[in-house]
Amino acid sequence: MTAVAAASVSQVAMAALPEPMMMGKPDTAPPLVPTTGRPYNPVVTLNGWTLPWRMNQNVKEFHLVAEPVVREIAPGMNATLWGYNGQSPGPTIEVVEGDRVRVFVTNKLPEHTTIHWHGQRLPNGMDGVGGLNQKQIPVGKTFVYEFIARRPGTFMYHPHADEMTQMAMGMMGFWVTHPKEKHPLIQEVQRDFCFLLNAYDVDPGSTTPMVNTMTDFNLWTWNSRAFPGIDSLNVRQGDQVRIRIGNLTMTNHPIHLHGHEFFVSGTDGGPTPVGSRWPEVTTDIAVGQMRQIDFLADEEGDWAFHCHKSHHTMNPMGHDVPTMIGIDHRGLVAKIQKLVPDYMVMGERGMADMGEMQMPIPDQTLPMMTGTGPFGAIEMGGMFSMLKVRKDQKPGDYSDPGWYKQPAGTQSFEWTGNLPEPARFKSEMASVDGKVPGLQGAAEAAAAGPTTTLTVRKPGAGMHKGH
Ligand SMILES: [Cu+2]
Repeated sequence: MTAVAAASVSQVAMAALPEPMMMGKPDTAPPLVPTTGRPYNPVVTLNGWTLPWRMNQNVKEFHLVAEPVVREIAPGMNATLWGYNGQSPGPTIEVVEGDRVRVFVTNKLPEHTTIHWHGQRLPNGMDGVGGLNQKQIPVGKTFVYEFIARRPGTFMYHPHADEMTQMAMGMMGFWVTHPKEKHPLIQEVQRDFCFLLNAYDVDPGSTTPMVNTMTDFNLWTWNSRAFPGIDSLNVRQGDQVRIRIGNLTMTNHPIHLHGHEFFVSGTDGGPTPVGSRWPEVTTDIAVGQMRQIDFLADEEGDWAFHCHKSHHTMNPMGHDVPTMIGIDHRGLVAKIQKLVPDYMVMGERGMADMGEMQMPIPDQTLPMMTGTGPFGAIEMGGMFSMLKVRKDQKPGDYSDPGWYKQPAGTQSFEWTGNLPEPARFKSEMASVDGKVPGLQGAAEAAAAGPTTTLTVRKPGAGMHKGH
């Protein structure tokens, strides 16, 4: 894997500055084990990579290039975004507590920019708010940020210049500061993953996000990838695992892990006091927040890991579709499709049909519910991935072990015995006869005749916005 990653990184010489490393692929790069400076257990960035640095007289020097990029959101869809060093998000920066860090930032965007180092303790002039702490970095210019990474923890970086546009276009990156020695609140882990929550509004058929969208996004992504484009998190059974997540979308995301319980061991404010930790299987991450979760991966299997907002595990085409459950429209769709070739409706049995649908969709968009598992369509999109726990995963091996083979007799199965009619509660039997037992006025209700039937009309197309 190291060889593959090295081959996909090209080096462009730039006099006196550290050579900016460029990444051409959206794959999850193997961890970048440090060869200079203090040792640490490196993180793995989901569908991302860590930026190499050079040591210059005890200063760790990095070079970020802000520029337009093409990011594959998932196979079949490329988005025109802005990012750093060839990708969106930009590369993860990993340093050690106490390191002096110098970051060169070259602006190759069509407008000025800055970088704010979210969560860091640093001199005010290094905080990166354009106009407030510094002059904007003009097009074509390179600025230098320099500070000591004072606090170990989970951080991110993003522009503080024309923020609405630049973040909606994908400009952001992760930053991890490892502790310089054993820290009472930072447990040692075998696997350490990180990613950012982001969202885009890209019309089917186009490639550039609509930057004025405030809430109604149609691509819910982790590190600018939507399922099935998000890699799984692959671990060895018995590993202590950490996952670091930051939210740079416009809404909160309750992130949910199956099969295990975790503690929130840290935020962008630092490690949490032990007495403040309680077990969870979902943690809500608000806008501008970061959460670091720790758990023991002790259950073998392929465990779903996703945002619990059900509309965030879907790709485009989920909007403005009327609910058709209970309506028999067989034959109707084929007739309409003669006039409007891409006409489609939600299935009359629910939406599950969409997961298996093979109908053609416009170029440059993704199926709404997709992904195939060992037992058929997974019917997910957007913010969905899997934690894969395996007994035989080698230490330090992050490669995908394939699908879990469940031991015989441990999977839910079809009941093929007798199905007796269910016995009803007595009260239910009574109401079937038009009586409402146990209530005042039951006699009058019974005298009034059979139960009234209500017709409920649900809001139709165009009423379902803002998710
Ligand atoms: Cu969400």
